[in-house]
Amino acid sequence: MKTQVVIIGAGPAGLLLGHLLRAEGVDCIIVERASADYVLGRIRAGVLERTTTDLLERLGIDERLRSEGLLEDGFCLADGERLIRIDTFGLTGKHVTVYGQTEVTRDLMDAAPGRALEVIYEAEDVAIHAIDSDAPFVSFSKDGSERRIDARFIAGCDGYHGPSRRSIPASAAREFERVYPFGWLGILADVPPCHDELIYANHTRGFALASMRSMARSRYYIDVPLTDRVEEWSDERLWDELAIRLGPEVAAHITRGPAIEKSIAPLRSYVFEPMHHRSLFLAGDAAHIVPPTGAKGLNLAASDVAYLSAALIGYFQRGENDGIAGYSATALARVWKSERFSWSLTNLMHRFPDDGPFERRMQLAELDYIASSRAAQTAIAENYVGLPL
Ligand code: RFL
Ligand code: PHB
Repeated sequence: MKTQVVIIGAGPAGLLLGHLLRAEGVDCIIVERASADYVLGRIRAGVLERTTTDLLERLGIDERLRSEGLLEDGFCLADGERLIRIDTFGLTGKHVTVYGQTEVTRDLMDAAPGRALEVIYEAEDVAIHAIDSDAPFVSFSKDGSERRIDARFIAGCDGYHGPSRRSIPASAAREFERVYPFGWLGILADVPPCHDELIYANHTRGFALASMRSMARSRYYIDVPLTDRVEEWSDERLWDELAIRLGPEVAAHITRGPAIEKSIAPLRSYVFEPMHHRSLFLAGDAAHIVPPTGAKGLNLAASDVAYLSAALIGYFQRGENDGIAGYSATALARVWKSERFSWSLTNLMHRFPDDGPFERRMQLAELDYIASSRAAQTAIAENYVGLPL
């Protein structure tokens, strides 16, 4: 088989890139290791920036997003005593939309056949070859037979554990990493949310986040030591802890219910530079990870592929090389700003094992400053709704 771009991975980055390329007549094929059901079973992001929803709108894959997505005017920070509201719409004129990653992925998957976007699921032993040449190819096996796809470029959209990044020689790359000493224990339950906006709380007992998927489905998180196992957290124990950390005012509105999903995710900040090597491009979690505080991961995947699709379309339609040459630097400039925001919000809202009373007072002083300063709130709001592309 031959195409112009082979995309590895059918997560949000890969599917969105595939649609953006097909919309402009660029040929591409997506090769995904997992089954479609497995990809849809991963419960992850819930908050979409305007930049992300604008891309879906541009593609005309936003019907369900418009009818089911919840437009959020703001969110709250809590310091154990009070709620500090960040009026994101009032401060920036932009909303974020609560709409699950699962739903975005489903919409992109469902739209693929009608737009001649081919996705090969359950591809085994996916391997990347000849990225140093102008004729790279991808090999894999499917239903027991060996397959090969030749292309001009390969787009590695295969997440943090995929093979793309590792095929770039270490001598050509640099990694930056911070691993946090806790994970997020998340619970998804079919109960109404406790508040109409998200609440990020820093309590003396630790972090908590009240989020949602719809007016009938809630998503909550607390931070836990990395040594904790999900089995140690019965639903009841988790609801009790959430009620304490979110504070009595919020707790009064929590509706408890059985978990339909419960899992612990580690927190990491990670950037791989560059995001382009010869005939291979990286996008999304394949190139960078942010801790989930601030909800930037999926949105960064979307901004990466907005830049990458424009560069590839320029190359194939107009013979331009500038977009391709500039992709890594352009994408990384935005990536680092989101890394900074996610890292600083993580530092502000979590207790670290080495923190003493001084560090606690620093956090409380910063939260108090944010509560009283429109400038501080604007800086947070601008980052939360998404920096311009
Ligand atoms: P994905 O979603 O990991 O998709 C990569 C795809 O590549 C496939 N793959 C392979 N395919 C072929 N061959 C191989 N060898 C392959 N190896 C892997 C995988 O099966 C998969 O289908 O990466 P992508 O597309 O870059 O998307 C990134 C987002 O998924 C991620 O950044 C977000 O989920 C992060 N995130 C959040 N982001 C937000 O913007 N807002 C949020 O509210 C938010 N909350 C979260 C999050 C991530 C979380 N966890 C669990 C990490 C909350 C959590 C708890
Ligand atoms: C979620 O709803 O899953 C969610 C919301 C906000 C975050 C992270 C996750 O910062």
